[in-house]
Amino acid sequence: MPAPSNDQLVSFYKEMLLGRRIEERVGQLYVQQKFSGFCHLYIGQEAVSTGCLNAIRKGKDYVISGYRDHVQPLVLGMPPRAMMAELFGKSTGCVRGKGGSMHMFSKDGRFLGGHGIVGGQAPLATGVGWKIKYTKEDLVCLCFIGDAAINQGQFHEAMNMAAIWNLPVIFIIENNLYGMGTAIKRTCTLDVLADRAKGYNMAQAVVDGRNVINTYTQMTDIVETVRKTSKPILIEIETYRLRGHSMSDPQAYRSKEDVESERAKDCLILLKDELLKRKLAEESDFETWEEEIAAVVEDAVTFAEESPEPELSELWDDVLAPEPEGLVFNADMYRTQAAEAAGTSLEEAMARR
Ligand SMILES: Cc1ncc(C[n+]2csc(CCOP(=O)(O)OP(=O)(O)O)c2C)c(N)n1
Ligand SMILES: [Mg+2]
Repeated sequence: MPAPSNDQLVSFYKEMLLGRRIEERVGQLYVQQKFSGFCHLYIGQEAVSTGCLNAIRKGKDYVISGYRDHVQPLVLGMPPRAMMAELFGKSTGCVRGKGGSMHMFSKDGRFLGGHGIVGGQAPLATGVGWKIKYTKEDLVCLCFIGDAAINQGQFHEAMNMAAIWNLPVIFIIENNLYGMGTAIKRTCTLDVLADRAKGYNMAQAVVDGRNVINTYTQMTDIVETVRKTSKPILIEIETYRLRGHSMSDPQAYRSKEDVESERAKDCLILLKDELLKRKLAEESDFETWEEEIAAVVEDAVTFAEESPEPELSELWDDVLAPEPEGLVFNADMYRTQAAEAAGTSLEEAMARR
């Protein structure tokens, strides 16, 4: 199993620290109503994205995820400015301000979103796996999915197809123990969620996602096996979200003590201890990194605040795919029809009141 080098460990820490600090700032900005819409923070789960996404060929292998998606594209190289501007709905955002918090996307990072429908990314990942196999590429697709999402019907179909067609998809359940305010114990009879793989005769593994060193090491082996064999696998990564489900979560379903005891196992603290133990860093290094990262975060916020709104004329851009050449198909017609349909439904709804 390939352990991370000393340099990698330091860069893992800085990467996780950026994810943590940028999201703490995002939380503040949301409370200050600097932007609106949904906002699901990843705080506590950073070792999962750093451990998994450093195990792939960044920018070549595909990654797809749910709505808790601010940090993964950053690990894949998306500039913090593009992420922050997207939250603010600005034209400089990664999808020109049309996606917002739940729909980050990075073409260069091959990050295919950012999906708000729980479990919706699973069939897409199977489709990507099919494309990789069809075009005989030497690639894999990583699909991050929540623990509650595995009870969604489409997850079953996606797993089944990936298994029967031997597709190079790595399904990763980020088990943070809750789906909104419901503990996974109340919605799933399995003690080990990865056991779902047995129903598809699929390989499975459980990973301690609080420990980035373990996560990276195990995932590196898994990724290379899937690349070689083109057989899917279901991974359960144990983690914990230290903040609420979204910004409007009173968290009545868990006690303060539970959260406090999890803080002691915080992935950032564990890695900091390891860096100190291995003498790879001193306290002064951590202070320097904090300062460097604070500057990056503030630069992203200023950039987002000062960026322009998208033009109203761009409203329909990128909604429909460009017309393939030679096809008699008029996108404008569909735009008009969609606008008319929305108008008609609105009128009908008003008439019913
Ligand atoms: C199909 C569908 N059903 C319900 C919802 C509402 N919903 C949003 S998040 C969520 C919980 C999902 O929890 P989990 O999959 O564990 O992911 P986590 O939020 O813990 O990352 C639910 C039920 C939705 N967005 N889509
Ligand atoms: Mg969950």
